[in-house]
Amino acid sequence: MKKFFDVSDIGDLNAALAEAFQVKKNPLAWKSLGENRTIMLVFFNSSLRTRLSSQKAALNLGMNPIVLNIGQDSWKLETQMGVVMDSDKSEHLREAIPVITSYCDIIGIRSFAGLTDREFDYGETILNQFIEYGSKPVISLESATVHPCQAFADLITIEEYKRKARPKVVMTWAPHPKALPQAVPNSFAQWMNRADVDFVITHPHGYELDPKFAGNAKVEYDQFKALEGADFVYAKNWSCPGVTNPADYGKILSKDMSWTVDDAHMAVTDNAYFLHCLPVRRNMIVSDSVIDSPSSLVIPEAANRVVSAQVVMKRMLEAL
Ligand code: SN0
Repeated sequence: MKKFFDVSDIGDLNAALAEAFQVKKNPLAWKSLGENRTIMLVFFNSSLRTRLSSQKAALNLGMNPIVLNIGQDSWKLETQMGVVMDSDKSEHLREAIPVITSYCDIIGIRSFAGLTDREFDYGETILNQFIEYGSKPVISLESATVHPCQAFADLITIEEYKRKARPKVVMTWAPHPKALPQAVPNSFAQWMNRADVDFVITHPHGYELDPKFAGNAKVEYDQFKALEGADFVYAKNWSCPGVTNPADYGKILSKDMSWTVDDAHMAVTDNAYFLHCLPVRRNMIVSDSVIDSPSSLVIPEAANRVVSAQVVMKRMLEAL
């Protein structure tokens, strides 16, 4: 595996899940695979789970992780090509990438969407520069449009807790005070479209996801109708993807608090489990009563981030 970005990069999902459960059962079984190998984890943005679970996964495989926080530990990096570098950005990615990749065997990148230039974000301009100018396998640790390590961990969690062969999984938009990227919902949709689940997306009008990720997923604008009979409720905020109106890209179109997942929402489901990638804004995205209930899987879901990261790194190490 040379890159982990799209769901197609992982190949057959059942094989990936089987491998995930092997890794989960015996995380130290491949401790010598990563011996004398280095993974560089580069963060342009904040992180808690991704930062810690990636390091833990690397350590389980015997690798040496090095974490770099851009702009704090390093120079501020220029990411646009062809500009006169007279701003506060001291170094260009064009040099930084080959330098960083010369020091490691695998590289992981966190770089959120800027949410101002749709073309720049949806072209995955920064991640693609790491693929083009670096010579090492690249993992997206949430890039402009995808968060595949999260979606894989979500799939593992659904597989572990499902009570039906083909559960109904509903991804619902929920309100948030800030404009957030679409990477998490994009990847979740892309992965659920490939998984053996009945997948429904619900959001206010204008929040339609890019068809590249939404595919043929069912969209139901009536949130309560969408949630009827659900086995899993996956809540997430995202800003406007700019599909119906490109001028609205990255904007907040609604802060409608009636979309907050609370007991009334959960009551129409089939005793559904609640999922969220975290960090979560309590009583904006989800009520305290739901996230603190036994139906909430947010902690086991976060624990599975080590498992998904470890499967990806293991496959990359095996292909080196
Ligand atoms: C990020 C997002 O893509 O939605 C990361 C999620 C894994 N979330 C945030 O930036 C939340 C920030 C906040 O202030 O709530």
